[in-house]
Amino acid sequence: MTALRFTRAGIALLWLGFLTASCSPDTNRQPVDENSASPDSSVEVADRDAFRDEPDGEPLTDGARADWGTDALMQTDVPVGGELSDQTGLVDFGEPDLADGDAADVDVEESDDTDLDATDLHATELDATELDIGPFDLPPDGDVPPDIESPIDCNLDGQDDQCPLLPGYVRTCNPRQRCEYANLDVTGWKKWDVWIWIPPGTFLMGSEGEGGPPEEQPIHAVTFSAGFFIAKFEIVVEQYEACVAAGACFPPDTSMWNGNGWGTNASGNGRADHPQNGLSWQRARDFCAWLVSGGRLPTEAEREYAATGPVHMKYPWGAGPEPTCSNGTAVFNEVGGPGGFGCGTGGTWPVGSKTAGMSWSGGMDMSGNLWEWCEDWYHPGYAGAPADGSAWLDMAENKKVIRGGSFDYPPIHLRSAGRHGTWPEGNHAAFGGRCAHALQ
Ligand SMILES: [Ca+2]
Ligand SMILES: [Ca+2]
Repeated sequence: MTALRFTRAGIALLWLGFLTASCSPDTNRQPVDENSASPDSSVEVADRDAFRDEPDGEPLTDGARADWGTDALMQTDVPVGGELSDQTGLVDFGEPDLADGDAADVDVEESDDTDLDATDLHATELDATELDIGPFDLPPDGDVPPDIESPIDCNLDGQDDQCPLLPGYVRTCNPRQRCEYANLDVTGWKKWDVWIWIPPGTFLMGSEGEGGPPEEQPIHAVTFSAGFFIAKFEIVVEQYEACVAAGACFPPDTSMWNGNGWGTNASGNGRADHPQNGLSWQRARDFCAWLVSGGRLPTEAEREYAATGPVHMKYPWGAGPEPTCSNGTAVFNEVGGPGGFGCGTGGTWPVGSKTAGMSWSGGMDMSGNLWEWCEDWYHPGYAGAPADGSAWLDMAENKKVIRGGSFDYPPIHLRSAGRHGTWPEGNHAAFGGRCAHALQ
């Protein structure tokens, strides 16, 4: 446990350090040289131009920033299922009629301030460094055999959550009341090997009335008849380097766009705990296959469901607050231009830094830090999309789906329903991934 406590203390110190950094936007600002890594092949130029349909780090020109004040959300239009009960104590869903008698009702009644604002979430975020919760809630050491077979009731409804056992992992409840699985071996890269069980369910995929493009429509129901596991973290540098060392992954490559000098994250430049950037679709896919039996990229539907849950939320952390660099929600570009990259640090942050941005499922950095590849080919709209949560595998354009926005992009891309498509061979400083796998 000594090592684990040291890790937590170290992370708390890191977190305080980043709070300081977030107040100093000039820290580590990278030189501005948009053309310093100009691609030299016509294919790369074509892709780069296709992806960058707005200037680096600049707000979109369609008035997206002006839409921030709009609070036209979907909650009143979607059914409220039992799943809602375990969320309402954490975020404001704006939903007036919760199911009677569930744990969430109690939480709501006990609080005079269920409509959390940025200040509240920031305070929660700070508390997380002091409590034994959060993304760094690692399993007990080997001295005490973990209790892995007893019923587990993370959502406090008196019923077993029916979260499956995963051999080699300890099952715990995460701060979003989901079953979470940490590798029993927490040495080296395996300390990042943490999964979340996403139970079967239905949600309405897509958005309207929140400033998103028509590519997020039509809103359509997606039903997962089986649950799945999704990684708590983006693919971490320390993990990816282990895969390269094992000969199962190609080295990352940011030659197409180097992030205005940010470059490739590596343990050699002090970024072992950052997300691995420079991942093409195939590189991310290869990594997931190496990481775990049956490992793969999530489908686009799985990725959105893991972010938002059965009731649509504008952001993975809830209907609000709107993301800012000071409220701990996401690593993105708040001010525009390369000086705003990574909330002023120039690039990525260590995974899980923005604890107030934790998703419905407990996933970290599901908005911001790096874009994350999905299995699906990109389609500029949902007409004809699969309704069972599977990947959309007929190719409409030579683009794969990426999700969640990144350190260099404005807040419009941080929305749960936000989507983008780009050439799968992108060797890009803002492209990473997150893995998933089915129950076997
Ligand atoms: Ca339960
Ligand atoms: Ca991300």
